[in-house]
Amino acid sequence: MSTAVQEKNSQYFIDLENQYGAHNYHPLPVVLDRGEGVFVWDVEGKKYYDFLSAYSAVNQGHSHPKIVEALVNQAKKLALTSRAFYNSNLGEYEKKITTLFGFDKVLPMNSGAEAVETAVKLARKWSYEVKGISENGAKIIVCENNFHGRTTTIVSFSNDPDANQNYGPFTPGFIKIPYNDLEALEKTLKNDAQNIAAFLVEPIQGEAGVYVPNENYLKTASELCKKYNVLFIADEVQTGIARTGRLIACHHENVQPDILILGKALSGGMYPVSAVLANDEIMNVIKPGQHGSTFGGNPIACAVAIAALDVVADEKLSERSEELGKLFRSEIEKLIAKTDLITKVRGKGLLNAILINDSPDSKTAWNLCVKLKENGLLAKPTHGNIIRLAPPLVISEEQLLDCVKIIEKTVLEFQTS
Ligand code: IF1
Repeated sequence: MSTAVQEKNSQYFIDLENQYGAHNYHPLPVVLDRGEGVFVWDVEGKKYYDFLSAYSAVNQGHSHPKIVEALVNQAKKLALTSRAFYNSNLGEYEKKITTLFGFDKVLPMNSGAEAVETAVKLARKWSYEVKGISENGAKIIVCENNFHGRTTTIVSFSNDPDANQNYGPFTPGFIKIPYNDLEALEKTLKNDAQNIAAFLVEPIQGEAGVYVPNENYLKTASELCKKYNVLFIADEVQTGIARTGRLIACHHENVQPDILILGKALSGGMYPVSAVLANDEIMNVIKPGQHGSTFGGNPIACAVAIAALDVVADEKLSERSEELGKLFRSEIEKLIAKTDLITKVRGKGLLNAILINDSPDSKTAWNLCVKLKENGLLAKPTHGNIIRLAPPLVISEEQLLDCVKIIEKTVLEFQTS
């Protein structure tokens, strides 16, 4: 008896993921099979503009040939040594990244959350051993509606029930203040600076909905931290690596954080690479055996990150992001004048979002993303009625304007439906 051969179409792959994978995501109904530059293709061969860029990890474009070459060549040579030994890639990479971002030292990790955890440990240890806070008394100020990753300690200071409900007991030692509120920051510092190790902040709140703080928020916040001997920690996992029109978003205000956290596009989306950068006075509190990771600083990660950073410089991705971001927002502003469906566009560089004129509990943003998909552009709502729009930074002006046309067509068709 002949058994029907299952066609490996999108539904086949969706069913497999639903059957055998944890349901910790609710993906848009599209099955991606190939990526190149700003484009991805589904298993049926349909082509899309990628306007999510794997949450700003693919700033250099999908499968950038220079990064792929670095990955493949290193993988053939030496993949992993552990840090029990030196290796011939790590020092070169460490010199490059510390010179590029302006710090004495880097501690290499893998995921963004691991880098955030490392920064929390580093700030606490510095506060006990250098600032002189009594042990286990250190507090770290964070912002409401933050997103810094999904480990138990990090979700301990989230106020999003989806992020932390039933994951307790939570790690103590965090003080939440409103984002973009310098008065709240100064009041908290004045009240308790002697017990505060650091202020951890996203230069733009990505997950919350691409909230850009007021001009000089970062500058003034970093000055307040200096005044009270509190470390200013910038989580640039999502805003870093040219995404907002500068190498890191802090550079829009000429701010040099005490601790800089990088991830995602540090590898161009090719491999999990993250990093924590700081000067010796802070970084040297960590002694041999006091922190680490099996894969942290592995030869492949170093080779890939070197290539990914070279692409940012060679292809002037910061400048491109700055210019095309301004063009994108001005084009979307013209669309807003023609429709009631979108009420606002905001962002910096090519990290932008649009607000949909419906309640955050409505399916409108999701349904619009499904229509955008049908019209060849992939994007996904962040929270409720906010759609993040963040293409790879290698997008050309012509391609960007083509995407504006797709967004306009979809929005104008959608509101009449
Ligand atoms: C998911 C969000 C974005 C981050 C910042 C640290 C991390 C992230 C500012 C942790 C990670 C990712 C995680 C991913 C979706 C995505 C995301 F929606 F979750 F919040 F981009 F906005 N700091 N963000 O944005 O880095 O450990 O993931 O490497 O968890 O669904 P990671």
